[in-house]
Amino acid sequence: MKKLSVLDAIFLRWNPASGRVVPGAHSPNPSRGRVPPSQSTFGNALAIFVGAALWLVPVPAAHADGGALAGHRHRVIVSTDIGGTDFDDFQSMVHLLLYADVLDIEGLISSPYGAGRKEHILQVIDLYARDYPRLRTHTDRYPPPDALRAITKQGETETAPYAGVRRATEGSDWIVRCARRDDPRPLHVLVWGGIEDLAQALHDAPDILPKLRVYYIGGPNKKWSPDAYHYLATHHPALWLIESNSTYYGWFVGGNQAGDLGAENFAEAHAAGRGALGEFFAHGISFEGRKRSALKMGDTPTVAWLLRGDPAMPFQPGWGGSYVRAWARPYALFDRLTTAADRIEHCGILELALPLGEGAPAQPEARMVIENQSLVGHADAAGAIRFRFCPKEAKIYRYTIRGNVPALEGRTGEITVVPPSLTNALQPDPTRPNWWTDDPTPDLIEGPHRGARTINAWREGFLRDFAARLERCRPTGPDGKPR
Ligand SMILES: [Ca+2]
Repeated sequence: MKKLSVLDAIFLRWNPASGRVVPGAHSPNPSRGRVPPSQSTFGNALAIFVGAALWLVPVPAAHADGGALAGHRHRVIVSTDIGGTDFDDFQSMVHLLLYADVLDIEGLISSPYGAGRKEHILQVIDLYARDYPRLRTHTDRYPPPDALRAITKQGETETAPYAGVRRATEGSDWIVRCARRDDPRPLHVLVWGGIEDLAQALHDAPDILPKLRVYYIGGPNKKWSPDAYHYLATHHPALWLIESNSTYYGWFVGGNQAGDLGAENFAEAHAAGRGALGEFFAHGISFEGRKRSALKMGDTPTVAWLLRGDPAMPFQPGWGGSYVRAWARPYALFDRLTTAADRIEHCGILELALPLGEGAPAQPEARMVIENQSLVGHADAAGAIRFRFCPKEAKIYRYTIRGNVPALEGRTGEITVVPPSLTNALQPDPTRPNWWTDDPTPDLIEGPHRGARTINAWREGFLRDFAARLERCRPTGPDGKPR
């Protein structure tokens, strides 16, 4: 078998066209094979160590194997905004529970943003309870419904303030408790919503950091949690974390969408009539007054990451996608209103520190109104009011300041959001040895979504497998055959 060089191992990635992991992929010119040392900052000791450790890794075959479906049991906590800003966490929860026999689920936490609460998780567990007898005929490793109810916790209900953390919650305490268990395995924390409870857990118990493996669906979640994210990024750079701002789109954009695998067809073809969970998936999910049956499941790549692939090696192929080492996390601070000439990277953190000026009240209050967000300003000790914003699209945003500060009232600004470049990926941040993010390589982009092809290439595989799971719930007749 071909062995990888140290440099190859540091920079390898998966090429869906060839179905192989290829070295040197961080180079803007793949034909050059690898990154010239002068163009990269990989010389930090840890990267070399990781590279050396990977030297013995053979180039894997053109399929994702390993994972929970191959018998590796992973410890899992899911933090979800189910019932909140999107309907698709209900779909993802159905999917998760149908794989509960191959995962050690230790916690289900209701997190911000929006109206989602613990009761929405319990609602899906109630459906699971109805299918549980049939699921048990397939394997006795499905956990009893009451065991799942017992590990369902209410997390934070509001987005974090400027500090990024506020108070311990049942959910954040549960993360700490699970992470401190005497179990040699890492604890995988899958963040489907606001990242507040994870930030709070690390704030309250930084000793748990080495135990955590976090897969964070960023994008819209990061948009709603800029302060909690910023706290994590600045206070815990050593955290092991996949920051998926665009790769996750591959679960529902692109790939094999033919026939029954199409987003609009899957539920009717493979979920309808498959017990309580399947029926709910096909016909029972309503959101904002509309029935939702089109397949989305944007948070499910976090679970798929554990099902097929090696979760310790996010640069290798797997159902959860492939990632590269993160570069310095994009952040831009301005002490003035910005204009369209000012730029920030997609899903970066924009911070405005606007001087209060003349005539400011003793209790200054202001909001930054930007599209569907009204971001609360934080008055600092230096006479400025601060806002953090995370843009989830690459375009020009416009905003207006509203509040009781005369110098700022009604003032407007703009900011131009640009996608990350390949140059970014040439410069992994040495202070973040275990922070991973979307691979900006052009042949992995689906539409505007960088890295999405590292997931959608597996669409047929992960959807056929999910369909077989749903089939487990189908009622049987007196003869024991499916009805
Ligand atoms: Ca979600």
